[in-house]
Amino acid sequence: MFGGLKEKLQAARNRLGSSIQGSTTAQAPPTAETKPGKPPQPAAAPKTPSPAAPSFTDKVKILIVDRELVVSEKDIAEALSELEMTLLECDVALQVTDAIIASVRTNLIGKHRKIGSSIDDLVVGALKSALLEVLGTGFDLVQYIKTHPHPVKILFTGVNGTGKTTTIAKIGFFLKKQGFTVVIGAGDTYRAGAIEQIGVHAERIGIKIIQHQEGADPSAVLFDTVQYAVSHKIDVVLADTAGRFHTKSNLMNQLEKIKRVMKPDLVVYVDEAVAGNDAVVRAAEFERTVGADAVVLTKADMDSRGGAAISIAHTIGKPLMFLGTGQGYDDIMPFDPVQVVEELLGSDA
Ligand SMILES: Nc1nc2c(ncn2[C@@H]2O[C@H](COP(=O)(O)OP(=O)(O)OP(=O)(O)O)[C@@H](O)[C@H]2O)c(=O)[nH]1
Ligand SMILES: [Mg+2]
Repeated sequence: MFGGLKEKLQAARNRLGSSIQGSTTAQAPPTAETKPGKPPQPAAAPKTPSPAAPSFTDKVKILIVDRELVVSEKDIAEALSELEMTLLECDVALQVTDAIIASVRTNLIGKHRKIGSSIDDLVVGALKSALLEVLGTGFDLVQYIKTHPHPVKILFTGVNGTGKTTTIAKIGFFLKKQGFTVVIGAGDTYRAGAIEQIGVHAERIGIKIIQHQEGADPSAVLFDTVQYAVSHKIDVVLADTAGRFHTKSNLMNQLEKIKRVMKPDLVVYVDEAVAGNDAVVRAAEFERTVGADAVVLTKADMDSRGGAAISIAHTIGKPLMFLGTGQGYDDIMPFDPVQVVEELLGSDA
């Protein structure tokens, strides 16, 4: 997952580190005497110093410079513009790239740092906090369900073929394992075979499904699903819908009607990580027209660039809830920003 981005961020980490190291070396060439933790010992100076050895005053000067590092814009300008290119190449949205670069710059420039703590720690700290700022907080669905009246009604929406139906099955399976009761509403009455498809998933994971005939009004199916959940004291309703583009006004009106009728607690926008910036642009359109409370990005297992995962929450202002990581029912992981940043920057970060 995100292997290409990970590799490039590692390179950026090394590049920033060596730029800062280079500027430090220019200020104060490292000598045995100037290594942190080894202050010069004037009393122990050799009785007959060689002509090349620095004087005591020189040693103190070097020590002061060497003990504190002040990073300047010019030290890292080139490395930052390389990082900018790297992020854009990985399909990180422009505004998110700008935010990351600005944050890394603020975290590095003009700060007095002890060299004793490693330059790599300094760089990794700056990259980490920049990424965490744009990734947001994630969305703890289990906690949400525990703290809201039941049934919690969740409507899934998004463009065609991104993985909505598979995601509903995965989330149903995940919630069942967490001890919740779940019912699925087969709200895609539009695409041929959609009702059978979700019916097969529901049977395999042992979850009740409510379905009508193909071509039926999806609002009616999902209304019935909510009624079933209320009368059977079910914890969670997962509502499937047909794939649609925000430009198809008839399908968007249908979605509005679904929302009016089933009154979802959460609208979840599903798109695929592999779509990169397209996914981010579409998510922004859906958020503007339908509204979304959270996002699921599927097919992260096939995505090397990671741009959508980095960009989507910051761009649309809604949290990323899950990443889909394969075709099996267990192939879903709650989005944990700290874990993703650690994955991206390496386990030693
Ligand atoms: N590799 C991988 N494939 C996935 C993932 N999620 C879904 N898929 C596959 O993507 C394809 C489309 O999935 P669906 O769940 O039918 O997508 P949909 O959004 O419901 O499609 P429509 O109902 O036609 O709009 C299927 O072959 C899924 O197995 C994932 O996280 N990783
Ligand atoms: Mg579907």
